[in-house]
Amino acid sequence: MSAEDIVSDAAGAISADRFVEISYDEVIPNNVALGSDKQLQRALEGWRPKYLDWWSGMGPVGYQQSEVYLRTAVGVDPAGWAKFGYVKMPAYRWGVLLAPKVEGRTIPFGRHKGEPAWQEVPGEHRALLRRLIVVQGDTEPASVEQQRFLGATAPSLYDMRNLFQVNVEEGRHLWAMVYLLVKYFGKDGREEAQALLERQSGQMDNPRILGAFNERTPDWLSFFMFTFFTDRDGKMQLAALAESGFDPLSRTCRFMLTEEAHHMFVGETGVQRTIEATCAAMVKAGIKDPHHVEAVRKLGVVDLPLLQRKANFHASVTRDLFGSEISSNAAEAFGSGIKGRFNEANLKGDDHVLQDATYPVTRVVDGKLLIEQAPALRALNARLLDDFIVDCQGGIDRWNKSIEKAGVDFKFVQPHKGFNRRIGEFGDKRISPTGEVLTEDEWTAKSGDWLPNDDDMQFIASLMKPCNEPGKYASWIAPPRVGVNNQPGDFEYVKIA
Ligand code: BYC
Repeated sequence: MSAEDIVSDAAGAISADRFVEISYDEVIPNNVALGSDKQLQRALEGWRPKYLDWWSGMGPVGYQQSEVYLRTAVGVDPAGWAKFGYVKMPAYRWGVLLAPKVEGRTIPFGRHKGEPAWQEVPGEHRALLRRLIVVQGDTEPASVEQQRFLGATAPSLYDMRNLFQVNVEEGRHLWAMVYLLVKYFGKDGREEAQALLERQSGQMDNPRILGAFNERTPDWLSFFMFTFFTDRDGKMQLAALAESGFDPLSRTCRFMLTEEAHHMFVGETGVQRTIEATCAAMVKAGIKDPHHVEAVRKLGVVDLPLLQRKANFHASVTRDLFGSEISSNAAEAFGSGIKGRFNEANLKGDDHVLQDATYPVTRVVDGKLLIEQAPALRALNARLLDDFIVDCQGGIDRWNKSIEKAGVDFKFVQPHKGFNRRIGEFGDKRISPTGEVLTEDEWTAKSGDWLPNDDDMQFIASLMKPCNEPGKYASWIAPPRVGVNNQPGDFEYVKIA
């Protein structure tokens, strides 16, 4: 099916009552009545060619003329209506999609709690709001840039397709933030929208804003760990912004969250399938000890201790994305009704204002880890980080179950919160994965056991060979249990041009 077919199918679908209307007849698909806001339409249509230039210059390398079996959103209701079909990536219908408006919605937290949600930017909070939207927007193209070389070493067409699906959706998430900037922030917003296409991941002079988005994603294990851990930061941050008193931001983030879920699925199942391949190969070869690294690597699979080191790296770098545990910025964002807590509106048992509340924060005092009660308002980043760690554990437990099922004696654990941090309470401290405070020398002596070392990276690089035959998978990863949209095992997810 061509991009045009998707468009006409989508146009048919939206005539049905149950779809929240998305117009696919326009240059920019949208459900924000773009056609009746000529100024906004002109601004977005002016930005679009620059975006397409960025996509061709900084997006996936190669495969731009390949037909990829992609999902395009054709509705924004909770069921996440989607249409699957072959599309060349540059013809993907990037657009502006907001979750439906909730009539009578009020601000769920902070000083303005209970007041009607804002439909326009509240003047007094303009700068803060713009900053948060820019930070969020900056991560989206950054991740596409980080992943741009991965197509060439995809372990299967299924995985290649998932990579490209993630990439086009991150592109759409950029559109979502650009819509907010251009519609609500006038000239400043248009300049910020331009700057989002100019900063570049890892570039010395004009890097992306947040640390993790300037790291390399050099191989597929990094990609899976990134989508497991870092996209989950996306989930937590978007969920906090979805609570915002600024209703257009809330609606934008609510729809983005439905797309984010797929990215985390790609990450969790990618690691899971890697584990499955490793355990199956070990069992077949009669290797009992998961630490018998040399023997395991000879089988062309990834040893579990290496996977743990990869997880340690991505977990710790991602935790930095939550900012300082104690933050006056976060207190201000909450107090002013701009950014809530995870699941704010459904949190029971507090007043959602937090003026007198406290929250336990782990700190290093006199070389020891202590838990101190901090003012809850200033500890919101610490709380979101804790929520994130709990959220990660569900996936890690599922990985451990499959190891146990295979009869292999190994368990993934999350490193201590303070391990390998650069931002916040632990930014200038050295903490082991099990939570001991270390000297610099102790850290230097041991960190190679806890983080991927040169040997690991060389071994991973040696495995990164493309496997482009439909239905075939690289040695180090098991096939998925179910195909995309229930397609059969030998489905050609990417028709390589
Ligand atoms: N690297 O009080 P602080 C996603 C800066 S991922 C570099 O500690 P605050 C996605 C901070 O900007 C989700 N700088 O923290 C995932 C501030 O600078 P300014 C992205 C950092 O402000 C995968 C200063 O340090 N969305 O969507 O409370 C694929 C002091 O800040 C870092 C968001 O993050 C760092 N790691 O919180 C694709 C939500 N951390 O302003 C996409 C929007 C802090 O003084 N952003 N700094 O110049 C926010 O809510 C907040 O900006 C942060 C920081 C949570 C990031």
